[in-house]
Amino acid sequence: MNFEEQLVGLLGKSIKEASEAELYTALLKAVQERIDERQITQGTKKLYYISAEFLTGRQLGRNLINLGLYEEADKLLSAHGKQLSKVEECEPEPSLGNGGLGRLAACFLDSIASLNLSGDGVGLRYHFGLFKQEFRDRKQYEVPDAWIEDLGWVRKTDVSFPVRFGDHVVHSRMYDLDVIGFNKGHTKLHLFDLDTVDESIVKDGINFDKKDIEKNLTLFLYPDDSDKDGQLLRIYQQYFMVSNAAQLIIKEQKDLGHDLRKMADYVAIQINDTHPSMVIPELIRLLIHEGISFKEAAGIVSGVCAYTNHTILAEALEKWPMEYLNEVVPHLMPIIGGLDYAAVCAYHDNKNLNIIDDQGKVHMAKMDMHYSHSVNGVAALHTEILKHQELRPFFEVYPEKFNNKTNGITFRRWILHCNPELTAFIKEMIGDGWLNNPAELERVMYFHNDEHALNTIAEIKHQKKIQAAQFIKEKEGIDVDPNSIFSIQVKRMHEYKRQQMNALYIIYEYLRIKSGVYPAAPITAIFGGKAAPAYIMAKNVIHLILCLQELINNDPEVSKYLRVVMLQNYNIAKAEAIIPAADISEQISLASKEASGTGNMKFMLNGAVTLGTNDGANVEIRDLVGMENIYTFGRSSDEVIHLYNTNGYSARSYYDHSESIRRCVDFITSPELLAIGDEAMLRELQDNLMNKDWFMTLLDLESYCNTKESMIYDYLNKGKWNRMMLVNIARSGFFSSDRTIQEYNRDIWHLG
Ligand code: 26V
Repeated sequence: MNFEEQLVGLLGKSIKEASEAELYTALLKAVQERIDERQITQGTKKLYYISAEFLTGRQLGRNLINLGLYEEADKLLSAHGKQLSKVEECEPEPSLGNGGLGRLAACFLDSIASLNLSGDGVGLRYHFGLFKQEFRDRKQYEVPDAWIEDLGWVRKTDVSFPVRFGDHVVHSRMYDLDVIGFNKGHTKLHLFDLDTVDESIVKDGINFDKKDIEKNLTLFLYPDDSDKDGQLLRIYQQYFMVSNAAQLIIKEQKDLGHDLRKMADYVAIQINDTHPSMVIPELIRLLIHEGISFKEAAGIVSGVCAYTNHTILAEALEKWPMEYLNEVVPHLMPIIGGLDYAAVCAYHDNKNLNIIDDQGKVHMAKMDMHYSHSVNGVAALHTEILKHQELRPFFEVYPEKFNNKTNGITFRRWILHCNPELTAFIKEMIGDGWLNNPAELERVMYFHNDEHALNTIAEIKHQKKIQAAQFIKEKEGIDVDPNSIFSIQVKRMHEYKRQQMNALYIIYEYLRIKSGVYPAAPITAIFGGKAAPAYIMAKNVIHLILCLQELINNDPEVSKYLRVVMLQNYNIAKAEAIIPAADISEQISLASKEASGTGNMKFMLNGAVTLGTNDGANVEIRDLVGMENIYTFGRSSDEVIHLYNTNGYSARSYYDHSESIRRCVDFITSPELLAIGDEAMLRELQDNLMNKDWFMTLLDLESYCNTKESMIYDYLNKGKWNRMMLVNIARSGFFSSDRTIQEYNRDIWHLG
């Protein structure tokens, strides 16, 4: 049956008569019928990618592209006066992730399927995801983000496992999301849940009774852990996730008739950050139940498990008090104790290596490093910092385990879907080999002196800016000028990412405009990102940005040259709408703190020029495009690490010694801003910047402002700028997640 017949059959009416919602449902069903026809990828060895987050984004467009049906569906709908992109907007987006870590997991699943590798994801089906961000009174509020629909992409199965918590047992329910590869491949994302979870217990924003585990277990990703009950709930969630994963793996291995003692020949597990670390003791426990000795089981599990570190920030390196683990998973404690004992016996002279510290806390990352065969960082610089700074004691005893896997992004979503115009032009230039072999993008370099190619790329960028401006008008009600420079910083709100530095730049520019000095070209500063509900300083930064948005956009003198937009509830769909429109990609983290970044890669692929510190994967972008096609500034990671080690940074002295810094910081509590904003929040932010500034904003502020100034000036040189765009696109092939996954497979998984 052809696609049109299938669709009309499912609709029960003509395409012309159908509403967008009806078309969405019919397309979903049609695609699911096609998915069900595609065989699951089989291999001798299977990967299980366990992650607390999977930020999958909408599925309709992705699946149509990967099934090779997107253009057909698009044409079919247009022929009847409908727009596929509007139909796609009917799909709710699951917020099953927080940021880069979760989006990376989703890109990896797309690449695993597309490379026809056998590998499933395992995670949790959070009913309300992270939370939905709303702005009121220029402040962030959190509300539940209900995304689950009766008829959706995530389908209920009858698979269930018993999971023991202390002295009672719950029974899980597995849901599956099909992951269809590009042209070939079909794997699954398994999301576990409990039938007893009760959404109605959520009251007053995102608050709920944290003790009622059977009703609350999978309500939210990262529930508030500021008290003991919240921390216990996180442990309940993590154990529930890994116990289901471990039981699924053992069941599948038994069904295949494999010898569990040879598990490393048939199974690879990737532990995505420390949230799934308890899979190590849980698998050992289950193998002991199968009659295998503790020692042998520990050896088997080490051969199977590999650990990825995604951050050096202490706050994210999880340590759980033993008494909490005793309460939730007492049956795991003898195993964890045994693992610690074995590690202590082997390395008794180095307390740094102990899994359980003197305060009785269990260090999840340390357990991972002792009992995995691979430990990887996510960009070259990050891996070097892990080896020589953060995880040095472990690198000294296990040098062979450490390896780098620079992150990547799936080109299917981050260019084919979000930028069909640029995709079509690249095909016109170099054919379509790069879709399966991203290294071929390099061929775009042949056109670096071709006037027509350079002008066309510039014209496409302008089109994407017009589209983004319409999107911003529709979603946020703000007018922006597509002829201005779009500088975009979209990512989680965190002090180390330094959105506050960008806000100080906006103040710097505002004050200059007010004094009659105008920027070489008008600028639109676009932000988007959520702050963790308990992260006061991040919320203060959002408040400052929203106050600046109000002040500047309503000032006719200033808004000719400068505008500010903070997107509400930044998510994958907003990323897809906004990233192709960027001129300047803001990647301004304090050097050493951003493990990799993946937004930086998405911007580059879409022809934005990076304004960044020498941090994370920015360093690799710089090496690929060359210094003449990127704008870097600020202190190096070595200098920053030295400043931390020697306590050598004083924000106050930067404030005292530079008049221009002082003026910007002082403006946070100027009469103009106090008339708009909340005085306590603005003062707290200002005080923090002057007296603490843990992530050294003032250290790099002047070099940031100067570099950005020269970038804006260069933007006027169209020949130069267009060539920079082209070089960035041409050199971004390395950042395909297909390349990353091939490296994981070659060095760690060996899926064959
Ligand atoms: C850890 C924790 C621990 C406490 C509870 C809340 C919470 C939430 C998230 C995390 C993990 C943070 C690690 C993370 O997201 N890292 C990001 O990983 C990206 C993919 O590798 C990378 O590009 C980013 O640079 C890195 O910040």
